[in-house]
Amino acid sequence: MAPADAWIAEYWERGFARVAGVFPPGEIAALSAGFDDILALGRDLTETTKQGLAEFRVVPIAGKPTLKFAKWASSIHAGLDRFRTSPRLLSLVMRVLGPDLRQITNQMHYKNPGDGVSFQMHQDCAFRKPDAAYRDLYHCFLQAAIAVDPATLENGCLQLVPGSHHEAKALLAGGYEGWDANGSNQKVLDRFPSAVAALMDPGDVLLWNPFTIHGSQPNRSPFSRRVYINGFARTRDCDHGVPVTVDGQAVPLAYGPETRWDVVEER
Ligand SMILES: O=C(O)CCC(=O)C(=O)O
Repeated sequence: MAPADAWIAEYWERGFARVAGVFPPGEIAALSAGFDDILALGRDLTETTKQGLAEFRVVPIAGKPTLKFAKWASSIHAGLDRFRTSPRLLSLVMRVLGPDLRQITNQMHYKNPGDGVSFQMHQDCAFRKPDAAYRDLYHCFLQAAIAVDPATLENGCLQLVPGSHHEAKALLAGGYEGWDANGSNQKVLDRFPSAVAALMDPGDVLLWNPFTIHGSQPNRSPFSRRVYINGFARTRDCDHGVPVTVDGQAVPLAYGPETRWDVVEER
């Protein structure tokens, strides 16, 4: 197999794969500036707030309102929109899902030092509902995270359980609660090998399957751990989200009252 295809085999075998060096440092500097812009807009919010399609997901953590992530900020920020539709990103996704894609998620995860943000071990299939809107979810959807900062064990990198996607079914209770919620799923988690830490450098892209068990611990370092997460589905198998490529070409963001979105709930 050609080395360029090795990550695709790994994606199907392990349920996730990291592709190194997808975005060069200059582009990551621009993405980092976009993260700063959105953080500044959300800084004083005390509760979840919508601005058109964009949503600042602010939740109490240790009693303090905390920006857990920002959704669809690409709808209010042209620079972030360019990354969402970047050929560097979409060409990877199209290698797995084909040339016609819908976009389901667009999320900026910050994990600033000391903010306490964490994600329990979960599978994204919990959010890809109803089943009728996602036909063949195993093959038709993937989530892709662009690393803005180095992702390390100390700053709360993603951790993923190899091979946990193979059963192609929901195995865990809960969704986007914090790491402390893992207790209720311990029996299931014990059936699987240990999670693998997805260490990343800025510009790397991590792709994972909707059935892959994954999560992340709080940031215990003095450095932020930012990732730009975009989730895509094969158009013919999915009714939710917005078109993002047609015949391999990116199309502008367009949505309206008829657009159907997933609901992402968490504490
Ligand atoms: O940002 C993280 O560490 C976790 C993200 C995640 O698990 C998800 O978006 O499904």
